[in-house]
Amino acid sequence: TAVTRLADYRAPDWLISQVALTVTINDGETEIAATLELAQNSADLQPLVLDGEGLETLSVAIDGVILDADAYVVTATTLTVLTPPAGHFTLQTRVRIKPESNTQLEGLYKSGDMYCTQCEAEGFRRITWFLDRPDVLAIWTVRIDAPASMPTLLSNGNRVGDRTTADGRRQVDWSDPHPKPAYLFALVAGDLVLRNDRFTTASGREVDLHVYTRQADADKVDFAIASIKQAMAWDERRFGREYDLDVFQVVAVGDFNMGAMENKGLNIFNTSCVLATPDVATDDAYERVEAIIGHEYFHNWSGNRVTCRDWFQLSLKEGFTVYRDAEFTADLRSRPVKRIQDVDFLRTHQFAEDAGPTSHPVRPAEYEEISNFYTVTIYEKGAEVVRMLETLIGRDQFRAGSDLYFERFDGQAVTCDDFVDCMQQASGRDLTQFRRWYSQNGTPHINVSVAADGDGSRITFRQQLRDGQAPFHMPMPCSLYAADGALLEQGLSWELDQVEQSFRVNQPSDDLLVSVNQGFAAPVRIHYALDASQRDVLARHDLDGFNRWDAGRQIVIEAWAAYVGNADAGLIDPIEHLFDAALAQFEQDPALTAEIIRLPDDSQILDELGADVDPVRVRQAGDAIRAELGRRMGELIQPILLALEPVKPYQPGGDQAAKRSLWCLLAQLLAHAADDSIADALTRRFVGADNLTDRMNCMTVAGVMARHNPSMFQSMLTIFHADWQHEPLLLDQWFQQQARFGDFDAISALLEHADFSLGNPNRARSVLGVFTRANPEAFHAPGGYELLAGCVASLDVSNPQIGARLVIPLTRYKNWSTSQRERAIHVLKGLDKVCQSADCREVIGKALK
Ligand code: DPP
Ligand code: ZN
Repeated sequence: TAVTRLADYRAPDWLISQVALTVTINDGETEIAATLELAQNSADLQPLVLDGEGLETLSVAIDGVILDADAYVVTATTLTVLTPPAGHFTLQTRVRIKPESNTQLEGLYKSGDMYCTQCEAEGFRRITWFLDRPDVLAIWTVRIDAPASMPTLLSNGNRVGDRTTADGRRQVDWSDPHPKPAYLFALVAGDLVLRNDRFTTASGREVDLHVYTRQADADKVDFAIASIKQAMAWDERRFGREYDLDVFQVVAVGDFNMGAMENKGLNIFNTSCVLATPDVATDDAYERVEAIIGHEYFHNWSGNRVTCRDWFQLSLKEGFTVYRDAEFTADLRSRPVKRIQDVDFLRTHQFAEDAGPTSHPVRPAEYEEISNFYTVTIYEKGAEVVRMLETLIGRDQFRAGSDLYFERFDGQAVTCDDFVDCMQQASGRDLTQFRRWYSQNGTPHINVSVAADGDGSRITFRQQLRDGQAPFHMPMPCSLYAADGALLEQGLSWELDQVEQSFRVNQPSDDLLVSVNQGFAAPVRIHYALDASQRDVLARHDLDGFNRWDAGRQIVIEAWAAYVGNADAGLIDPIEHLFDAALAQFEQDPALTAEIIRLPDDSQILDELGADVDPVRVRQAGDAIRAELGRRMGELIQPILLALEPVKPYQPGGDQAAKRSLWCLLAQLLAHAADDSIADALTRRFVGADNLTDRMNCMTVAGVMARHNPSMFQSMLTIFHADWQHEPLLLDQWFQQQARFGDFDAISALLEHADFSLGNPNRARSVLGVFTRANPEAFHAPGGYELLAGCVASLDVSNPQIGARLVIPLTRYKNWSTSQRERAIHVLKGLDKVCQSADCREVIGKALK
């Protein structure tokens, strides 16, 4: 497969200043007439090479004159005008496409009765011939011409024309005054329901807020609208950024590869990331809707007004925007809980990516298929890198750097270096070495040791680096405590920039505990050998809320990892001790209590254990620990469960959500212990629930109990299906629960279910994503890998982006036990023989290297 390299970047030979599109939609085929104003951008005149894919070319004209067939060359992916006029000219093309048979969901496609687009990263070339690269920014006008059956015709910018023709067709014109690359183009056509509202910006501009859904979802957008207003106000307050068009539009689409897309003035959302009522969204889903509405909205500045020069710079907009949405959530909800959840997510998913075959830097140097780089590294690690900048230079200077960035680069396509330059200039700090975070991959491991030094101590930090890597520059804020937890010194703003460096402190080493990397300032793995009782002191006394939680986290990880090799019940004592202390105070902060007693994802234990581990044993050890905790703590847990009875009416978020989450975690401990005493309460809670969160929580507890008593889980599934099968998002949930708790046969049966379809990304993820990531007993069972591979082979043809994503769990075999590794390699080799898409070939190829 062809590799694209950052080192080969060249400015485009041609630029496009203006685009005028006419999109004529008819059942079965859509015609696109494009008029492009081209300007020479190279010193010597070069041929014009446009990108395209799957286009039927009807005509090509220059300055109004149709070209002869020998004046241009069309291949499967290019249209070359061999001798274009020097300077400026107008190119007109007409092409035909078939959105109805577009199963890749890139470009223009059909979802139900609705036509919609997804163009990032390289989907626009599936709509018409274009310079489909982010550093070609143009001013766009769009006319959509469609049958009367599709009254809702939307594109970017402001609506400037709207009429019904004599023969009854609808024609709507859109004009976007802001220059943008093709990946931000969007179009929607259908018969949709509009919900509208308004927002007045800080400078007094009136903005219409328009949210469109299919008829059945029209009652599920109140929360999204409220979130849009919150996001608009927050970006003004926190970053001084105002909205810049007359209308901000959001459309909910049921078939969507991504979560959502920030197209200028016309954000398109996966229904799962925008619809929210108590019956279709869990507490977590509400928070996700708010965060993703924020994320896409924030892209209007960090991504749209200032965009990326090339796709290697993807984290320029994604890392910064994830940082921005995390701050938004932290300001609206609980800052400590948000930080804990984000770090936990990073450790679970990004550390695993960095340890696996698709590891890449925040700014990759090369790719085969850019769609494979919409990753937790680009997004979440990228956000951590931005956060480190803020920690290093301080919040005020970070804001000054961000203001400078938006001012200096407005309307341009720029690089990660440009962003850091602004932070450097605003702060006066030398950030040269810091930039290694963009080019060096892998999770840095930092060894921390404390040694006696005279009557004081020396604290030494050593960066373990991958071959050929130079040391990173990172913040390393620390505090010092005595062995009994008494605070000695707070707020040491240390930084690391060498392979090894040490700091002298006056406290004797045998009476010193260091709270390291406070707030998880640097996205690294710390190795600091403390025993469980020392960690327990920090878990009680650390004044840094994150590190207090993390001290408990390390106790659990170390105990669980040890238990995998030696199922000694004594190893569970420190966890019980930690949980006891947390539960004693659950009423003060139920959300934090829930975070303490939520066990880490198995992948963090696998990461801790290193090579040659059977993931099934890790899961079984975790379940044995949960069961033992449930047995030992049953008498403590029972009255707490009673105190956590549901409160009506349901409110998403806040104290209520924290209590629901805590209830679910505690009830699961009892379920693992096969404690049937909760069965009646569970049934009552499920039947009486006025919200999805409680329904799903009850099903989760019943799913755990299904091990020894499957009937309750089965009957809940039956009831849930009968009540909610008309809601696609709830059918997804129904599939997810079975994918999580079913055995291999049950999961095979799900794939045959009438409502299962690989063609809908949410449905495919609900079964395959959950089964491969959350159900190791079924995934590693005989036939498990093959089951996934069969689906991937099919997706390789129909929707390779989703195929490449779903195959990833199978590529993480490096540290599995020998027989699992051998089976995985065998299955991957088989897939490698059949897969044709660049997407799947890149991921599988890397896994087999
Ligand atoms: N839609 C994706 C996001 O917002 C890609 N830009 O992150
Ligand atoms: Zn984004």
